[in-house]
Amino acid sequence: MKTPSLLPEPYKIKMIEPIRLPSAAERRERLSEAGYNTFLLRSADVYIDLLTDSGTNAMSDAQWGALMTGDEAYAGSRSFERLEKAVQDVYGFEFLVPTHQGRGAEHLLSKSWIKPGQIVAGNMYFTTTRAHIELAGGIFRDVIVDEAHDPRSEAPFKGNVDLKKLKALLDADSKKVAYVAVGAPVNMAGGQPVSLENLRAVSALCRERGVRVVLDAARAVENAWMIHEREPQCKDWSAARILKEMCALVDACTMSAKKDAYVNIGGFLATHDRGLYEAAQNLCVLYEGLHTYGGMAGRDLEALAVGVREMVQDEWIAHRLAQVRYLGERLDAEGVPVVKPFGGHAVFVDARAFLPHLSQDDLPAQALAAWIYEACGVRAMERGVVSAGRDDEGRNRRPSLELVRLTLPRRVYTQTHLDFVASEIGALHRRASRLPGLKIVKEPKHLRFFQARFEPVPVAAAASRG
Ligand code: PLI
Repeated sequence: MKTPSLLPEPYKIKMIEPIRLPSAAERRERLSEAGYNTFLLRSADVYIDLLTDSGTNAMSDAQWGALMTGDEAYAGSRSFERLEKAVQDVYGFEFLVPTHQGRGAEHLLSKSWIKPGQIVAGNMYFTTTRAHIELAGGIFRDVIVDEAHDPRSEAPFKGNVDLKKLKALLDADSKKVAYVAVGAPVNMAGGQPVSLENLRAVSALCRERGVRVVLDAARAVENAWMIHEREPQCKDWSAARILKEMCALVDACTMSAKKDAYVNIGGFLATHDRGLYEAAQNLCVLYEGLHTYGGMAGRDLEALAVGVREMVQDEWIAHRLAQVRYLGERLDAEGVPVVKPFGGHAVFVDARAFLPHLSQDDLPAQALAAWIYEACGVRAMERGVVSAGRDDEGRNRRPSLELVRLTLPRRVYTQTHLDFVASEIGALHRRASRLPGLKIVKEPKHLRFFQARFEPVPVAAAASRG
């Protein structure tokens, strides 16, 4: 296997934040206190935090500088105008409604466009997106390609919409479909991208049937760069050009700015559709704040306006994807089962393959995330049966993927950190047969993965079930 190589960081470090590896005994104790849920660990007890890339990014000096220019006016802030112009220039949407983060935009969209009983078709669910669809009375239908559910498939665009599945839904009754929600890339499938060709086909089919298309743009720039790398006709296109082309194919986007745009908080709904704009602007004043700040401070609007322009610079996004690939290749070289091809924001470990002695009832991905923390102080996130939650009848949804996500915050960790993560998880893998599963002992109603508590199930008990 060729030695992984990493593009040097296109930045140097100006400020540091100390981190500390707690002792093995401390880690065991902290994990038990957190109910074996990595969301319930204290940040101070985490050494390398790969829980999420959401709001955990390092802002640039230009973004920190922009904070000082925030216009904190309640209404008609200059900072809003700067953000609006940046979104118009970079994404090409005419209308912008700011929100406190991505789920705020999902809320406004779902309430504006879903009538109770209507379907929203999407390429695999995302937790908050589906929750807001369901709270608005909608029904989510998955229309992703089958390869997305197979961690061993190396297809380049495992995020694509399966056009046959989508067409069947539209043929049955296109009026019942509120809109088609395309996540690009698909977080829950391992950060897998959607091709431009596929997005064009979805857009053409939906326009022909009078059905609207919404892009989940949280990491759309990462998707754009994977299109650049994997779709031959786009190999000479910049990230900026591909992103604009993607946005021209849809009616609206919801955006968690805490990802691509390097900020620690923020989001928006952006659209070409005046009707949606007006409906969402009006709901914004109920749920987020006035439509020119939407739950963000003026300084946050400023940092976001700068981030939106930075994020489409090719050297930034090329380095980001190279860093993810580097960690993936290092883990692969250690023999750790990982989802391939590597996606945009994280490396996903296949927990079923890592812990083959556990059944899905032993919550293998939740358990693996816990044992990774216990082994080396690295915090990861479960993306499996716990995240999938329960259906209307109260039964566990059983996704075929049981993944642990090692997510890279942008511009935060160095190659040495990644080497540490890979070698420690490699060592854990070599003793995986002794690792127990978990069972839920406390389960909240909504988005249970954030707050649920667990207890270990001894290996012998798990083995007799599995
Ligand atoms: O966390 P929010 O509310 O800013 O954004 C919600 C959200 C929407 N879409 C997608 C694809 C996401 O990944 C997403 C949030 N993701 C989180 C928090 C994550 O850790 O992946």
